[in-house]
Amino acid sequence: MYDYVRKQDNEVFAALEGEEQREAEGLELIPSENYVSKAVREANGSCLTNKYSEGYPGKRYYGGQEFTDKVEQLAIDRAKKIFGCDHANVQPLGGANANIGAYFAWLDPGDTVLGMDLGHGGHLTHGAPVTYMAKLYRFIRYKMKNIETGEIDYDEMREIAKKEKPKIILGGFSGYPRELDWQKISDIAKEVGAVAMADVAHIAGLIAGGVAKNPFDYGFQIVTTTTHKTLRGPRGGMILSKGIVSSPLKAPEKTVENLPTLIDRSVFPGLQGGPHMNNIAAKAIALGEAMQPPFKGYAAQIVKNARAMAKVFQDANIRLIAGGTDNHLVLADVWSSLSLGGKDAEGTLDKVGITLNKNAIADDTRKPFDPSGIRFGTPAITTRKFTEKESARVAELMIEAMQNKSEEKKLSAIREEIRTLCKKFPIPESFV
Ligand code: DSN
Repeated sequence: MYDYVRKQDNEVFAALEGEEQREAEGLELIPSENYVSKAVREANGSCLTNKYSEGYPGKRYYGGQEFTDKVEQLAIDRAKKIFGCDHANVQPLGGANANIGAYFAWLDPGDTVLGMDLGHGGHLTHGAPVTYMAKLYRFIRYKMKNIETGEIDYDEMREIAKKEKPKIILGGFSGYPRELDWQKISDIAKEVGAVAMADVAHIAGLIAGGVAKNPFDYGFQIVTTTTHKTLRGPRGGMILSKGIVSSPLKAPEKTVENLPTLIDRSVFPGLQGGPHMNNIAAKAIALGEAMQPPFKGYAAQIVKNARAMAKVFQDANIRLIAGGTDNHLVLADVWSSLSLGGKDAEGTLDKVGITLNKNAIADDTRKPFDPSGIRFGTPAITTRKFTEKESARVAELMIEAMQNKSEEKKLSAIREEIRTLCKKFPIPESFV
């Protein structure tokens, strides 16, 4: 592998080889990561990286688009079919760009967005004060009303929406283990004349596999996502929408019906330049994989595995935010349960070959760089074909490691067991 890199650049080759080994011999529990197929990797490293393609299929600003048009149209058609929408913009370079592209399409500076509180599971691009978005727009927040069950305060959401009149109500998260009530959010948006937008970056694969509800079935107009988490594609984003699709060459009237075209113009030329066509080809392949029957089983197993891990933590009396999980991720309060900071827990687990991330918990009293929690999830280990049995064992090993963080002998025995597990469940090359 990497024959040309090896011949040409030893330093980069060593890093690539190191990462290959790290991925093969350790367990990836960061819930936003996954392992893509070799077909996705091939397309991502293909000749399409050479090509400029500003514009959209059939409407480009440069020549030579015979094949780029084909590839982008395939990705668009597959995304529309999977998510049941009228339009898909597959050009956003990541989830952040997808959200920003959607905001730019619908909002004017100073407009209000009502989204999930960052400390309760929302994402940076849902209005963290450190982002430029927060300088442009006014972000206000809803929260969980019960941190132990994860129940969202929809009454409060409605009250806030009625009072503050947001232009967008945003459902979505990067650290929330339960399902959102899309119907309630959509009803509130309708009542106050807001656009209902969902950020399903984390759960797109669960929606594609039929184990999580699709916001489009509940009246949402915009759904943004990444392609590299549960959807198991290359690193990137998409903006999906409902409405009338017309030529992006002419500015349409700013109406909800015209959202697809407003979004196309917002992504290009509004926000990005030339799309990364190699990446779009890889998206098309991953979307093709997600349409195959085995993907349903994969998505269902992700949730079963997450529940199995959550149960082991709960049986060991470790506090879980929202009291468990309905999706692919678990948030554990290791500070109150094990007197271990999130940073320390992340470092200890790193030593035994388990990669996850420290994470703030709702209303955390500790600092973001050393919060009270850890966040972990099952998309990548499920790709390795782990079932509930192996997932539960990993959870046991995690707890054992965290409880014995200074016992070098114990940690190396756990490291060895993880290495053996990884050998038994190698990263697959293909999913079709
Ligand atoms: N970094 C991604 C995550 O881990 O959830 C989202 O930005």
